[in-house]
Amino acid sequence: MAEALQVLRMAPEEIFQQSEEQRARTLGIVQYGVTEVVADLRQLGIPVIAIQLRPLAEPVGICEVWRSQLPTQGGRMGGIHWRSNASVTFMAVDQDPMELPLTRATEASYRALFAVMDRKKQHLLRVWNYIADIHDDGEGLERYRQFNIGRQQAYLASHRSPSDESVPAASALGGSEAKNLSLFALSSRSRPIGIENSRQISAYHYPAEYGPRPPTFSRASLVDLAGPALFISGTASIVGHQSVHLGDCRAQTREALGNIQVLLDEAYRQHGARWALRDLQFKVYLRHREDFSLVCAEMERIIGASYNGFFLQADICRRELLVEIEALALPLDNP
Ligand code: 3EB
Repeated sequence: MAEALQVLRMAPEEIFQQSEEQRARTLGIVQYGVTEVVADLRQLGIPVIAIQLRPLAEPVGICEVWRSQLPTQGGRMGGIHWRSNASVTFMAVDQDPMELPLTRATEASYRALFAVMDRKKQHLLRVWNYIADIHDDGEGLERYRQFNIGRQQAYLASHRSPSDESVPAASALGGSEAKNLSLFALSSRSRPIGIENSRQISAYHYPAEYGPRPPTFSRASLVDLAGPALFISGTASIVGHQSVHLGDCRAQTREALGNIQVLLDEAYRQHGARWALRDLQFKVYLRHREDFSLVCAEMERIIGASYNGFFLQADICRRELLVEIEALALPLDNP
């Protein structure tokens, strides 16, 4: 079966060593730990985006390559560089909305994504949001909270519901990013189904103590990509709507993996799509790089040796959270 999507990690040099044919099937590239994507990558005509968060086990500049076994085609529209195959579209926001206040930059970026998707009659599946100085106040409101206002406004302005199972999976992290907001996303031809975690209040129903507008994301998004695929949002040590295990990174790791396990159980119970933790590709965000070996060890203890994990240093959108874990489950060969 031709896979609609694969995610590989490689150094930029390895990308240039790939065959023409492999490059032609690349949907998008994310380069980590750099302010600007290396110039040669820009010349490939593939959407590329730099995320400044520092990789903890890989060299600075490591790339995440979103590849397909299907033919691709791409273009630019309204500040979005996109590339599609028959099932999905990778979209990277090209312009830096630095000059705009974060609320407006966020709304503009989401509306630009919606415009591309609407043209293609696709559905928003997964969004990665990286916000500079996420905890800073601007005009009396924390920037993460400003971001949430802008995101919800984009949904309302385009007559989309911001508070039901149609919203995408997401991650929202901060750092000393050079850009105000860096954003990339996937949309899909088939309609994704949001999956919620029975141990947590849906983020789109969070009470006002977390900000004037709640975050717009599902805990996970299940989609048909020639077989079921599950995009698990950034998952933290939250029960109900409260952060738990304050100051204890090991316990937060365990709780976050427990929450991911609940999502896997739900995907199986509701839709018969079955994965184990060891089948997932994890991306792990740590507030403090000193916690790296502790979190690695705890994940290995729970998941088993040789799990697939990529670690980055980032600010997590609640100050008390020390770790956040996102994951991707692709169709298995023998369901
Ligand atoms: C949480 O569960 C932790 O605002 O898009 C995780 C994933 C978090 C996505 C977002 C926020 C977002 O509330 C924070």
